Amino acid sequence: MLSNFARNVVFGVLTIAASITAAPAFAAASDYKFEVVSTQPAGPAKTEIAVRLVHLPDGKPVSGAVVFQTRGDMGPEGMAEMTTTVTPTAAQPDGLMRYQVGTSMAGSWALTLSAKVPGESQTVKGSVTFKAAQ
Ligand SMILES: [Cu+2]
Repeated sequence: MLSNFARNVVFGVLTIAASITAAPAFAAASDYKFEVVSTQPAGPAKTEIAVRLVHLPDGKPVSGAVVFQTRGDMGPEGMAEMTTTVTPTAAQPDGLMRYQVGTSMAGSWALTLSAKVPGESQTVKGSVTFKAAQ
C-alpha cells in the first residue's frame, strides 16, 4: 500500500517522463498523417483519389513529400489480400497527391503510402480508407 506522498511522487515522475517523451525536439514519423481530400469515380472500376500529408503538431499540409511506395487493397473489408493498381495521375504543385486506384469491387479500400519528408529522417507511412462504388 503506497502512502499518499509516495503515490504523488510516483505520479509526478510519470508525468515528467511523459512530458519528456512528448517534447518535440525532433519530428517523428508519427507526427504526420495522410488525409483524403477527395474521391471520385473515374470510369468503370476506377476511383480517383486526392490525398494530402498533414503535420499534426501544427495541422499544416506538408509540401515536398516524395511518395516512393503505394499499396491499394481491400483490407477495410477483411480482404487485405485483394490488392490493386495505384497510378499517380498528376504532378503535385498544390501539395496534393493524386492517384487512380483500380476498384474492381464496391466497398471500402485502403491506400497505404510511404513517403520521404524534407527534414525528416524516418520514413512516413500511413493509410487512408475510402469508399468505391460500382
Ligand atoms: Cu474485395
